[in-house]
Parts: sequence; C-alpha cells; structure tokens
Amino acid sequence: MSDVDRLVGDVIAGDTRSLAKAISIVEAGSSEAGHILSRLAKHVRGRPVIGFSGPPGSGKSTLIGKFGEYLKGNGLKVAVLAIDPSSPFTGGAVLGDRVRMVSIASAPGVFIRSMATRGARGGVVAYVRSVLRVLDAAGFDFILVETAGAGQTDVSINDVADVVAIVVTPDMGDSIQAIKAGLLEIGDVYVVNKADDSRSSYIASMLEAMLSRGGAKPVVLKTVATRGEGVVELAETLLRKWEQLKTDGELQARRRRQTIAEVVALIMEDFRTAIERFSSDKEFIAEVERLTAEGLDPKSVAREMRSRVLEWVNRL
Ligand SMILES: Nc1nc2c(ncn2[C@@H]2O[C@H](COP(=O)(O)OP(=O)(O)OP(=O)(O)O)[C@@H](O)[C@H]2O)c(=O)[nH]1
Ligand SMILES: [Mg+2]
Repeated sequence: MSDVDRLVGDVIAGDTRSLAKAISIVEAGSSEAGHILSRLAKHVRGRPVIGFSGPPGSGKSTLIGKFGEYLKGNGLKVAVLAIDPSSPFTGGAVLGDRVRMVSIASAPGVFIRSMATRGARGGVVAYVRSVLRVLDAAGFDFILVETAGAGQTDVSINDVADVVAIVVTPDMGDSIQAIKAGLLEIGDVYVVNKADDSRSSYIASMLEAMLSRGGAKPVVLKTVATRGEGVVELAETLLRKWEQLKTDGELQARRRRQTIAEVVALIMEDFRTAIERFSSDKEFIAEVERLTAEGLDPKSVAREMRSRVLEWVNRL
C-alpha cells in the first residue's frame, strides 16, 4: 500500500491528524495532491456547505461557533473552514478565532481549519473547493465556511458554498458599505448580528426594504451571537433553505455553476502557467525579436505567437 493510499484510508476513517496532513498536501498542489483528490473522489457525498460572509468584525466566527455547537448538539460532525482570516499565520484573528471557538474546537466532531488564498496561484475557487471535497470525504455532516466581505478576499462565497448567510451589524457605516460592496445580491439569509445594539431593528427593516425590490420576500434575522440569541432560528432557517434548494433542484444547479467556475479557473491557471514558462523561453524571446525586427507591431506579434502557447499548454 502506498503512503497516499494509507493517508486516504486514514482520512476516510476519520483520523484528524491525517486529515490535516492531507489538506496541507492538497493546498501545496503537488502531484501527490492530485492522487489524494482522485482517490477521495468516490467518497465525496455532497454534504451541505454553509457560507458566512460579511464585513470584518460582524460576528461571523462567533455565529459559526454557536451554529457548530447547535449542529454538534444534534449529533452531527462539523468542519469549519475560515478562508483568508485577517491574520493568516500569526496570532491575531486566527488565534482569536481559535480562542472564541474553543468550546467547539475542543469537542470531538468539530474540525477547524483556516486557509489563506492570498499568494495562491490563480484557480482560487478550485483550491478552496478541493479542500471542501477533502472535508466532505472525511465524513463531516456539515461544512461551515467563513469569508471576509465582497472584495476583501479572492473567492466569492457563492462559488464555494451552497447556502449563504450575510452577516452585518447595526453599525450603519459598515453595513451600508457592505451593501454597496455587493453583498446584497449574494445572500440567501441576511443576519443583523449584535442585535443587543438598539439600532438593529432599524437596520433590519432597512435591509428588508432594500431586499424586497425584486419581489421575493427576503429572510432577515436578528442575532446576538455572543449570547447565542437567535442562533437556533438562524440554524433552522439555513438548514430548511438547503433542503428546499435540494428539493427544487436549485442546489444541483448551483453546484453545476460552481463546477463550471472551478473548471474555468483551472484552465485559466494552466494557460497562465504555460504563458509564464513560454515567455521566459529563449526561443520565444528570439522569435519575438525577429518578428519585431521585421517591423511587426506587438499586437501582430502576439497573434503570431498565440498558437505556440497552445503547444505549451499541452506540454504541462
Ligand atoms: N455586542 C456583541 N458583540 C458581538 C456579537 N457577536 C460577536 N461580537 C463580538 O464582535 C467581535 C468580532 O466577532 P467575530 O466573531 O470575530 O467577527 P468576525 O466577523 O468573524 O470577524 P473577522 O473574522 O475578523 O472578520 C468579537 O469581539 C465578538 O465577541 C454580538 O452579538 N453582540
Ligand atoms: Mg472571523
């Protein structure tokens, strides 16, 4: 049995150290990563992926912690994936998240992982979805994903989660910024967290009014994550939403769209790699110089060289 087979076997058996190791390998994107992913593929069950996005500090991690506790309380195994936490490797948010999630992190059945997409070479959607597939194959019943608000991270939460909760706060400035940043179009459920602030009802009605423009009745909920208030209602709403999407076929449609985005990202990444290698190749440079010396303008040179890029893609 190869090392990869053994590791995959241990991941499926639910060994968390092997899982952490497998994720690290997948993140590194080596050829071993490909082997792991293809061997895990038949174990992926398509369990719910619930996304939480919103402005920094709105309470996403605290809510996820409470949601995780709720699921665990129902006998479910939960994994949490925090994408691009404000401080990826040292102290700061990650440590803070760990501390805040300590009640679930220390309990069996909850696995917390953070990953940084900054500096990841292209294909970020593929990179995140690969890790989600590993978590699914490892037997988690639910996967909760946290991303920073629109524009603050390399991946859109809709490309990686089935159901999306947008978490805002009664703080007018931040919430309005979040709305402007396009968060209004992407949520299934909107959460006004920190509802212990007296302005929360006003923000909730404002959100409802803004969201009602399309005709469909928006779901806006208020929570106080720190005290767990409204969390059960939020959890039930998100789970109902997932079931409803599954029943009416929209879940499958969303996942198909995500897969298309993932495949496109992977192809783009291949082209980018090929072009980068090609452009530092001696033959390429000599050819460009020759065509330029013949008097061709750069656009025409590029057109001449285009078909060669395809040859390089096929060499990858
Ligand atoms: N008053 C109050 N504070 C809250 C509530 N929920 C979270 N907080 C606090 O708000 C701060 C930020 O909470 P987090 O859960 O880390 O927020 P986040 O959205 O994950 O933050 P980032 O990951 O840094 O974007 C923490 O100090 C929490 O204790 C709430 O309902 N009421
Ligand atoms: Mg957080």
